[in-house]
Amino acid sequence: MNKEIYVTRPFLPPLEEFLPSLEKIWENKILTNGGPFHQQFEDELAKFLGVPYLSLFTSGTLALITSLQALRITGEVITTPFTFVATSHALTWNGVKPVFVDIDKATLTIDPLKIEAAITPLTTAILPVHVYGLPCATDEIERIAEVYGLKVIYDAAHAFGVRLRNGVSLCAVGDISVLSFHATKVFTTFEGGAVICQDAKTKRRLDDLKNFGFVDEVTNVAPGINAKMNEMQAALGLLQLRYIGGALNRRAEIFQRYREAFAAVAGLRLHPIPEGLSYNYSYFPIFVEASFPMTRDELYDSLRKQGIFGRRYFYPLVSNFPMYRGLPSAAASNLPFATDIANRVLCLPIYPDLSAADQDRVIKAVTTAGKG
Ligand code: T4K
Repeated sequence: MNKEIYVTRPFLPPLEEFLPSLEKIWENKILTNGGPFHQQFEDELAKFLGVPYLSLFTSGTLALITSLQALRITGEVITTPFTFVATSHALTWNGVKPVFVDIDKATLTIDPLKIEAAITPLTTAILPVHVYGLPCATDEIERIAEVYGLKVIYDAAHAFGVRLRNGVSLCAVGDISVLSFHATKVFTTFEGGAVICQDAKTKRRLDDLKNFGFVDEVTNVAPGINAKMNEMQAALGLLQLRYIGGALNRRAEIFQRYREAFAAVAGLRLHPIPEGLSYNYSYFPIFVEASFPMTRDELYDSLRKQGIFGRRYFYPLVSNFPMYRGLPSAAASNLPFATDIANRVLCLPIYPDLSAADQDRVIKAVTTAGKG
């Protein structure tokens, strides 16, 4: 049996470069609650991403949950079913009802043309997802939000480092953008996340909320939570910033190689990367069309038998999970494109340390399947 190849592996810097930070933490005995590494990482990350205000969190999910609290989101929120469950679960944890809107096949993100029809008097926000780091139709979404007085919170868990054609960070748009630094993400601090916002007041509220609602020793202003990034995570994040450029370049090379190898395989569709986008190559989704000799699930199983563990991100659709499938907006008839895409997608292994030999194995396994 060949060695197993996973959909991703975390990029980690050399251990010996991390050890001095650990020694410092052991010396300081400051482990959390906004210590020196936390403050430095927050500043450097905001500069790196080119964003105005940033607050670090223990995970992308807690960052999402707390963002919704910070903006006092209630009632209904319009979102996409083609995402990881955390997007909708964050709404549910806030007692807010998700309203699912279909995706646009051209962007794989929420279809802006279908948002207005889903707005009701209870709608308070839109929660779109830059799925695979591909930008949502941000201009159109902001326009709708402006007209209807809605907040926009982007789930930017996949969008680390992506810049739009004009050089603006994709995370700098909307009222809030939420990043994830989970082990499976382009940029990792083991677990972790960040919220990007547009003004100091919102950052302060986020900072208070992630620390139980405490403003000072005796003043508690809201029923907050504990979502503070600790010093070990922050120290790792600082070191990761030194390596992220090289890691993204490696991803770009593998992405390009796959694209060339699969371009001519009949029945496989690849998603185009928008022109001028400075992309992060976070995922490599392929879409298995009816003309391919196998179904998507047959291809998924066949690769697994060869030790290649691709993942069907995102199948099943979030709207098909038990806690959501009873909602009127969860009906498959309301979500035809998302349903189709979720049934066709397979994400292939891509990560900086994926060796040329392992890339060859993936390419051979997929192209051989394509020959029937
Ligand atoms: N919004 C969106 C759009 C998201 O995609 C996510 C997370 C969130 C919000 C929430 O952010 P966080 O709260 O997680 O920060 C994974 C992750 O657990 C999840 O973080 C991620 N999205 C989602 C897309 O994928 P699984 O169930 O696929 O993970 P798992 O454990 O099967 O890992 C996949 C492969 O990665 C493994 O086969 C091997 C490799 N791996 C994984 C881990 C955890 C490693 O090599 N090392 C590791 O430590 O959900």
